[in-house]
Amino acid sequence: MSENKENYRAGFVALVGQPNAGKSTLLNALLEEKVSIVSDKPQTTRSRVTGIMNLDNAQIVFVDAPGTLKSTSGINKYLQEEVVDVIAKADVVCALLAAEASEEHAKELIGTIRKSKKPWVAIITKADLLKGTRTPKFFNFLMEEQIPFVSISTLKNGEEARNELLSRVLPLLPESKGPLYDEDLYTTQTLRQIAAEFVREAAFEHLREEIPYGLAVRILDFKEEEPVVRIRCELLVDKENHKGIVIGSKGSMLKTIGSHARKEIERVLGQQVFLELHVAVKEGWTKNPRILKELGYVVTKE
Ligand SMILES: Nc1nc2c(ncn2[C@@H]2O[C@H](COP(=O)(O)OP(=O)(O)OP(=O)(O)O)[C@@H](O)[C@H]2O)c(=O)[nH]1
Ligand SMILES: [Mg+2]
Repeated sequence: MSENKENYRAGFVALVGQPNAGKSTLLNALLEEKVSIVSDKPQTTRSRVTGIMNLDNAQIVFVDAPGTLKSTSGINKYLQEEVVDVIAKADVVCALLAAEASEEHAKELIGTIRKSKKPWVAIITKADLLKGTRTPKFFNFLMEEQIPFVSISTLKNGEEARNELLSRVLPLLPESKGPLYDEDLYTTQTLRQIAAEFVREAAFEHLREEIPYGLAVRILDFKEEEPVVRIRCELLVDKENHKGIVIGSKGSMLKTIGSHARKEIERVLGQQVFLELHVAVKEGWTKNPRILKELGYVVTKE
């Protein structure tokens, strides 16, 4: 790691917003790497995901957070605490407001971020959803409060989104003698965590209604062997009657989830993968503090 760089900046930049606002999609576009899983269902991200961007004169550690929620129990309480902790540890906060969000949500999110007293920027996401001259419902609020904002569409123009965001965030980063992380790293997630997340993403893609929300993934075994990496993985469901749905008729659903996830894991590892999936039932795990902790759904205090 190089020491004492001149005119160098480094820091943590939190991506915060309502569930489904496009935080994880933006993180992936910023890094041009898939680090955080994405789905069209809200509450996909459960634990913070870091993405490290190295520039000539800066290192930005983006931190993708779960969507903001209000809840006092179970996994949703954890999701909420995780967002609060991501904001607390950030040097700069990006408030992501989806173009179709309500004024009430915009006020709530910006209120929370203002309370943190951190430097922050407002980012309107999914700008492509605004047809013609329509403006978001929270537009007047931004005007009244004189809140500067940038408007992006990560899906339509990722490069522009990246440039717009960097132009606002870079000047707010603290000065630093050098990078915070080794410049070869692009995330702090382990391969095990990445593999588990890809399995969860495939499950979010192929399962419906409440099933993805009651599903967790555990890696039981991860053998980095040549030429094939062997991964044994458990899908935990929180209701007995979900087990059959996740397995599917003659194992068809599990096969679909497995082959989808395997392709993604192989792409990241650059190696062939043998992925074995099992389904287990842990009745009510989403409300059980002991199991939540076991699964890593607890805010780590450092
Ligand atoms: N139209 C449009 N859709 C987008 C854009 N960015 C993201 N999406 C879609 O919005 C959905 C949610 O994206 P995510 O990146 O998972 O959202 P998130 O904020 O991380 O959601 P949570 O993790 O649930 O809080 C996905 O279906 C994305 O494809 C965009 O610029 N335009
Ligand atoms: Mg997300």
